[in-house]
Amino acid sequence: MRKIYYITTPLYYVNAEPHIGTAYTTVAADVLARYKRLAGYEVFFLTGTDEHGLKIARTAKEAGLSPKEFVDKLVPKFKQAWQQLGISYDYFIRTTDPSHEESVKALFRKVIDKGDIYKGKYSGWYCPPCERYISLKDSPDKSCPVCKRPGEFFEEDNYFFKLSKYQAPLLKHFKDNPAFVEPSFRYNEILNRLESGIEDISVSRLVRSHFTTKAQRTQSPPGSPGEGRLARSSPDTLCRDEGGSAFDWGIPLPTDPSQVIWVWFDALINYISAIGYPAKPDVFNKFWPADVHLIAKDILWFHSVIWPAMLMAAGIPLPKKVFAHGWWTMNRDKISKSKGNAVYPAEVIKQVGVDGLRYFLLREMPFGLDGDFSEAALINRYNNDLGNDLGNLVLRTLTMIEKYYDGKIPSPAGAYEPVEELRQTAEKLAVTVPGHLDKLAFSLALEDIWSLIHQANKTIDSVKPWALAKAKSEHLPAVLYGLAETLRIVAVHLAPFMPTVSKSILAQLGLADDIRLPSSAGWGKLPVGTQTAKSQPLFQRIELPV
Ligand code: ME8
Repeated sequence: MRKIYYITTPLYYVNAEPHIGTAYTTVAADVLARYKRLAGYEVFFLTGTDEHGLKIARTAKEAGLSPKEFVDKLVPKFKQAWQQLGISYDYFIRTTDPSHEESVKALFRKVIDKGDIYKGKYSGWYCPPCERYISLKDSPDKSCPVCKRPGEFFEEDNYFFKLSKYQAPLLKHFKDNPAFVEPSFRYNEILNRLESGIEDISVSRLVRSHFTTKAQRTQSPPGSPGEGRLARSSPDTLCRDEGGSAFDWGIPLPTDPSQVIWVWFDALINYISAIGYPAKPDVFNKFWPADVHLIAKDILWFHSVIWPAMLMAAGIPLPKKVFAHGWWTMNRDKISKSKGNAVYPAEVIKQVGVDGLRYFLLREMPFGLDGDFSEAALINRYNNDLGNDLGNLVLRTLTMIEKYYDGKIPSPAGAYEPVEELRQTAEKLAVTVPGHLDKLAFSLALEDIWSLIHQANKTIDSVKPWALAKAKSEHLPAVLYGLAETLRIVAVHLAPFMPTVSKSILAQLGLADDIRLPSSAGWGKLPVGTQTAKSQPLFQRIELPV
């Protein structure tokens, strides 16, 4: 039976084009998907877009379009960005897909049947741009804990989900599965919050036929319950307030069409609707539970508490892991479209290419922590790690094989200490790189690969193959074989991270791109006599702007 690997990214809001932050999670998921495919797994890599809710409805309104027209215009931009970044997703789900809507209704019905949905009055603060409730316990000033914008007050009859009922089962699940949430400091954060108690949440919104735009907002005194609310724009509209939930852009409740399902309750279900819940039990049972949901820290509560509780209520097993990485920041401020500090993948690709960007994202900051994005750091990594270290190793090795052996891989006759040392390091990588990738420690995997590249460059400097050639030394073929074999192994390990560069190194070595793990990572697989191609520079040096 083939091994299965199911990996997901968040479904990104389609209020704006994808930026470097959304690209980050998607590239990380792509690296894992590619790595697992090379290791013989049948992978299902899911990404897509979150299209309902107040945030999207408002943005569409401001663009003068219906929500559906608006999201239909933006979705191709996501697909285009992922294509440009070489994202090998297996399925792109949209929460407006009819099959997703059917799944959402089916799950909602299950939760109702379980007795976990009840009608109540919601009254409290909400952040529409983040689509999250604001608890006065965490934010006494009613601002959003994530984006710091002032919250908006709303009060209406809604349906509630008995989240509090799942406190004890969730605590048990956390205690029994210490790797359920990673990194471990995030696991502890969620566990502490869970231990301090959880409240039921509103999971629906009253349908209103109109809602007003920003321009119509009236100013209420700061701190008053009506702050941010809107005045009636005409006596016959129902647009009571922008601070309320007046809209109809969502999936109707199966039991009460006067309400739509809250955007998060809808969107989280994508992880099972995409694999056929409940219509295709064979496909669903094949891939579920997911191996890992990749997300950033801002949406960890939704994924590690609300989503598991929804699954428990519906009697569905929980995902194996939720991994929350950190934020890309700009001058310590989270990069996001709404803050006006977004960096777009296409701009960076123009400078350093697709693989340059993929490398930078996963090398520069350890997965799990925050990191500041800067052009200087990007260009330094490109010039130093890629141009000087990797690019030069390829160029020097292939130029010498061309010069001394007419471009044919020589036979490595006899053992030679510096080559043995390269072999030992290369063989260690066959263990450490998969080990790091299994822990999602991308930067450590790349550091290990670069330790081999550095060692190979040092070997050239110390052994001086040109001097060996001059002295007609018997060690020359062993050294050049060892360097070429090092390059092949580097290309094997880099394949998930930098697919184009990896392919190009293999092509320059005269090899096909037919990597299989773990066998391709073993030393000595490069056939003697292989005709190499003339070396082409892989990276062009970039001058740092002054
Ligand atoms: O939260 N640094 O969508 P979203 C790192 N629709 N990652 C970042 C980032 C940054 N500066 N900015 C965004 C949503 N991300 C919901 C998800 S899932 C069922 C619903 C990435 O468009 C990161 O993965 O706000 C984060 O979790 C996600 O984009 C948020 O995307």
